[in-house]
Amino acid sequence: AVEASIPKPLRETWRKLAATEFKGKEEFQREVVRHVETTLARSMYNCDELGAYSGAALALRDRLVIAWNKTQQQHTFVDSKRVYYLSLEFLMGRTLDNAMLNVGVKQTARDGLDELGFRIEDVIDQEHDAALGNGGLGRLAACFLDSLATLNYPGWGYGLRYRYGIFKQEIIDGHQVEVPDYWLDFNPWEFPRHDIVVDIMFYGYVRKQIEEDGTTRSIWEGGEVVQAVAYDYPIPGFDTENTNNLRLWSSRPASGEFDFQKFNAGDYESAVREQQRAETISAVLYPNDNIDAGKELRLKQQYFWVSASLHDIIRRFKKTHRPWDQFPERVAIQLNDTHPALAIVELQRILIDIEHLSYDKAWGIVTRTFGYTNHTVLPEALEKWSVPLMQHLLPRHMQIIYDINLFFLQGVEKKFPGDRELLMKVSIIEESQPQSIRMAFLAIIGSHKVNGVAELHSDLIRTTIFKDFVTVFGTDKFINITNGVTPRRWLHQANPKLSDLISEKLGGDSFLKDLTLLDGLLEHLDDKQFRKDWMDIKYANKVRLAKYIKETTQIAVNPASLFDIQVKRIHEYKRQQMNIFGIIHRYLTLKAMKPEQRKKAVPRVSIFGGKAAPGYWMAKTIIRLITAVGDVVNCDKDIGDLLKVIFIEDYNVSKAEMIIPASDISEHISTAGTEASGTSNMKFVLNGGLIIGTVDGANVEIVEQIGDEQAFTFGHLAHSVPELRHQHHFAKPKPVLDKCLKAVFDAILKGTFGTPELFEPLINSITEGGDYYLVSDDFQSYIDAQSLVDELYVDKDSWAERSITAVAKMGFFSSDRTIVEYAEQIWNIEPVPVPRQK
Ligand code: T68
Repeated sequence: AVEASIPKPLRETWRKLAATEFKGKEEFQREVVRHVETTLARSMYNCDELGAYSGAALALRDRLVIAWNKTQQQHTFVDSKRVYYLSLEFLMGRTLDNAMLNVGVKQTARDGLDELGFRIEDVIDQEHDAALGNGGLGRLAACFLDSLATLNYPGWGYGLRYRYGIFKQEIIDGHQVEVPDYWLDFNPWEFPRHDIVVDIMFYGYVRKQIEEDGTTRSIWEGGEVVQAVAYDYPIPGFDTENTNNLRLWSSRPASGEFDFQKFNAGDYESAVREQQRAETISAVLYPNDNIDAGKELRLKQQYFWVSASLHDIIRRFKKTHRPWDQFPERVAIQLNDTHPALAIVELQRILIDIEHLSYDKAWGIVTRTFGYTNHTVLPEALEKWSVPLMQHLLPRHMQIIYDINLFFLQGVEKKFPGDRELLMKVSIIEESQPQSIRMAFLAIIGSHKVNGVAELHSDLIRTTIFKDFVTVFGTDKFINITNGVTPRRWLHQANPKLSDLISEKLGGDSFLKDLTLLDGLLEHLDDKQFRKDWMDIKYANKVRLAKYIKETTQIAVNPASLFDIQVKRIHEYKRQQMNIFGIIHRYLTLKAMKPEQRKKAVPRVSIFGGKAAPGYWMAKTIIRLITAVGDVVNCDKDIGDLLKVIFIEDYNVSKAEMIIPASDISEHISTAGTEASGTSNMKFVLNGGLIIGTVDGANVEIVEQIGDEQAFTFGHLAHSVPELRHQHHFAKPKPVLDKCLKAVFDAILKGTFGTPELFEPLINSITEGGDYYLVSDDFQSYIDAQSLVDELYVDKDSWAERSITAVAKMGFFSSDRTIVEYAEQIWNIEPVPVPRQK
């Protein structure tokens, strides 16, 4: 390595040449033009907006790479402890705009592009979202990367480089249709590392071998090998040189690109098949949110990714020549849900089978290394793998899981002698047919900390799904770390006008790095001009959204109406069905009014967006009902602007950036106790929208922070849900359906919104199926909350006051605060600033 290094006296010259900033717009322009001409081999006669985007992205990327290299050198030099965030999903969205803002060159780029004849907004719009995630879990991982980088923590993300991200949603005749999302066509943000390749084995058998010293050793061999290739993505922090790394793995056949021997022997098909089998592993993201489908390929993905990541982490650790017991002092690994729980088993396997550590010593290292974050209490989402499948795919890992379970249960037996029931309840192996592995239990046993993602959720896991583990491990192992969102993307980037106004009032943009400074806005609450500016910005954002709705749906909505938005994955527990039933109730009420009465009603635009998992039929039915109601209401002459119902196709991160700043009200109305946290609730309030919501997830803490005047809460509380569900089945006489809800169902069944048969299953799930999500129980209270919204919206001045007050008190919900809590309570890592270039 010494020969490859530039001699010391010459390094100053090198440093000067490796600049990380553009000196001015001319330099930026020169770089854009150079890239368009040379990297892309295009010219000024052939440079459309996509060409300009590509040139700008490549120019910026050159700067990111230099800071990224420096950061990695610094981290290696300081030999600091690093955190590795293992997540099967990173819902990154677009990069260009965010990167320009984080490194502080957006104005330079705007001026530079302007002179070349391009509007920066149009250029930014050319970028395809990186949509390697389903919803909240994947987007949280992306916010965490931004905060880790901004706070100068040495933190890497590890994930899979899916060829196809979450599907693109098209609405055809009111139904969801899924279209593949091939996003890699031109991706200037990724760096293939063809030198970083890991062999990964599946299947095979385990052989025992007696060593010379008499000990027995397990050897796993004879399996099928595929290769993992690393692709790196620079993650620039805001207003810092620090640029972290996101490493995603791609699969390919171990035999290289293609088996030419087979090919030449005429066995073309089998050569292709092998190639495809290997590539299939990282081909597609599973499109389920909060559902565990238990497919073999998914387990293969998990092991492939976990094994490649651990080999990579260990390789880096070994370069420091430290003894193994220092591993947990140099490495923290966070498991984003149970998807990477096999990492616990894989590290144990590497330490005992390959590094020849004793079982106990290895296990001590493992448990000091891992932390596990739970994101759900929904039973259908808790991961379980069948024992026979695990046995077949990963025979050695299955043995180790049995060992982990045995030693754990022995410990429990020692502490609670004779408690057979407790042993059964906490066993990693569930005695089902066939037996299955409870991945959450494995994750708990193999980690030193387990956290929920909001206070209520963390309380629930301690008292319900994991209560027996609190008995075993004590309560300190189970902590809460409330989610947060990055204010860089979700305020500064998504809502530049509001961000500028806040900067002006607070005398600078420090709030973007310390969000608690927002409370300084309270001083200006009585400033009439400020309140007007504030509401003007909200209006402008609504105009922007109305324009988009017009372009994409041909429906004109009046931006002066109240915009009521629910955008998130479609799920029965999130209760989009309750929202649409409420809209039908509103429609029926308006229809029943006399024209002069109607004039007093507050005009409303109800906006939905979100994808249904392709196999989740009830969720698709909910979409169908929303579009059917829209078809009728939107062209009802009696109603006009008083009510519009819009479904925005293909909701994703870049659309969220436009939609969220345009809300007056947003809906977070899950059945109490079902939504672990929610994070869009935070984004909406941060952008001056108020929320209507249940006492669930992070809604509780949001209302605690901003004050209940600033929110509309309703519905039964989490602790009464089990009893209500019980009553639905056993109370005599049966609980009666809510009166207003019954009228809504009658209208649907009469055919008001087209073929009623389409919607019967949805209605039946409530009237006959036990109403598991308490739609009827909460309906009246929901309608009442909505009426209060109407009532208060009329007084624009007090609404402005509520909106400003809410934003001022949102400081707690920055993902920076969240990350500091992880760093201090779980990871034990410190920031490592990268010296700035002068
Ligand atoms: C979400 N979970 C929670 N899961 O639902 C949400 N599940 O309350 C919380 O705010 C967020 O996580 C962040 O903590 C998910 O998004 C999934 O997407 C998912 C994906 C695969 C399998 C299971």
